[in-house]
Amino acid sequence: MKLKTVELRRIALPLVRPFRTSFGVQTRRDVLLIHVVTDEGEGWGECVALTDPFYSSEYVEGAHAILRDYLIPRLFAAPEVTATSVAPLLGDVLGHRMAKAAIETAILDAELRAHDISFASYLGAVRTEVECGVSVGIAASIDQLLEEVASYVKEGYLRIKLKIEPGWDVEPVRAVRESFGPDLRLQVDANSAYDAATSVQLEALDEFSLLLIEQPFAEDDLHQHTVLSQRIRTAVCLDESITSARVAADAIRRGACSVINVKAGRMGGYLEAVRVHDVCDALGIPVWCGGMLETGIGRAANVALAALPNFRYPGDTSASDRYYEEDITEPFVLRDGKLPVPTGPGMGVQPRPDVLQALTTSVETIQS
Ligand code: NPQ
Ligand code: MG
Repeated sequence: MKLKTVELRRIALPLVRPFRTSFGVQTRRDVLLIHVVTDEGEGWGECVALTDPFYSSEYVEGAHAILRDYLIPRLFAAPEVTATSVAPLLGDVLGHRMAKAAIETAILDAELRAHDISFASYLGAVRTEVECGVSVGIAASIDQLLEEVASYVKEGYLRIKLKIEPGWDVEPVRAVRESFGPDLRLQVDANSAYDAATSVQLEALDEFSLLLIEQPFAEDDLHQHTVLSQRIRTAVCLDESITSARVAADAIRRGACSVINVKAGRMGGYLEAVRVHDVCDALGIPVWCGGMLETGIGRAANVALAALPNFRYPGDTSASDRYYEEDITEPFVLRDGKLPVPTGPGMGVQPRPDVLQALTTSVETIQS
C-alpha cells in the first residue's frame, strides 16, 4: 500500500470513576488516535500512552511528537508500506514502542480491511469469545473496595485484580478473600511499587491463593522478581518489564516470572505481541491480555489477541462501561463474563463520527 494521509486525533474521555494505582490517580483518559488513509483504504490505531510518564517512560504528548517528527516521515518516505514492513522501517528509532504500535496497528487495520480479513483470524485466534476480568483501583476504604468488587462480581466478571501498594496489600486482599470465598479468581498488581525492603509484605500474600502477583518491582529489576519467585508459591507475573519477545524469553530463563501480561502497545505492536505469545507457549509459560483503559478501537484489537490459544487467564479486557459512560465505538457489553471477538474486516469496529467529534481536543493532519 501507499500511505497518503495520517491524522493524529487527540480525544479526552471522562472515566466513570477515578482510577487510583500505585503511581497516581486519574479521572480522565487522554487518548491519541491514528487514522491512516492509503491507496487501498483506511485504518485506525489507538496509542496506549498515558497522560504522564508514570506507568512507563512514554506519555501521550511525547508519542504525538515522535510520530509526527520521526515515525510518520519514515513511512511516507517508503515506496510501499505493509504492517510487516512498519517495524523494520522504524528500526533506527529506539524505544517509543507505544507510538510505534499505534501506527503499525492503523496500517494493519487498513491492510486487513482491504483484504476482508479480521484481526482475530490474521493473528491466529482459536476462540469466538474471551473471558474477562476487571482491574480494581486502590480504594478510600476497605468497605468501599468490597462494595466495588461486589458490583463487578454481580456484573459477571470472572476474575478480580486488585491494585496494591505498600500499606494497601495484605488487608484489602484478606478482606476480599474472606468476603467472596476461595472460588473467586483473585490477583494483584503493584505497578513496580515494591523493593527489596518492602518485599516481605508480598510474601505475606502467599496464603491467599492468588492467581498471580503482577509487576511488584521496577521494570529493570528482573533479579528481585527472581528472588521473590523462589520465595513464594504464588506465580509472579511481569507487565512493565516485558518489552519484546527477546526480553520475555530472557525473563523466563532467569526464573523472574511464570506468567506474562501481554499488552501490544508496550511491546511495539500486535505482531510482536504474537511473538511474545509464541515464545511463552514454546517455553510453557501462560499469558493473559492486559489493558490500558482503551476505547473500543484498542479494545477490539485486544479482544482479538486474547482469543489466541496461549491466553490462559481472563484478561483486563473489561466492558466499555467499566471505564466510560459512552465509548467512541459501539460499546463492548459483557455476556456471561465474556466479550465476543469481533468478526468484521480489520478490527471490526469504527468510531462513531458524532461521538468522536464531541470528544476531540485537537487534530493534526500530515500529508505525504
Ligand atoms: C496495568 N492497567 O496493568 C495497567 C495500568 C494502567 C487495567 O490495570 C489511567 C490511569 C489509565 C491508570 C491505564 C490496568 C491507566 C492506568 C493503565 C493504569 O498495569
Ligand atoms: Mg499491570
